[in-house]
Amino acid sequence: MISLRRSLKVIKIEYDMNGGNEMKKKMNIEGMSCGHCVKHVEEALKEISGVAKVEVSLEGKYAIVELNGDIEDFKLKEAVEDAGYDVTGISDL
Ligand SMILES: [Cu+2]
Repeated sequence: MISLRRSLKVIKIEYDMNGGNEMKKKMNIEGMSCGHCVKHVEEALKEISGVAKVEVSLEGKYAIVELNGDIEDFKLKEAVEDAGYDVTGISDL
């Protein structure tokens, strides 16, 4: 476990040093109950310009969002909330 954590940290640091403007965020989302909810959230996020990729986990209650540019958290939050779900947190990955 510890070594896995360490290697993840190394990967993250290398990623940061690449200096690209690509980044990933994890959004914690409440209120998704089925595959349709997953699709709604996915589509809401993909509509935002600058969002390159979206992965939504129903069981994990989160979305992983890959960004091409700098998108403010509130825009991501707004899109998901407008679709009818609650965003309880956003963190950089
Ligand atoms: Cu649903």
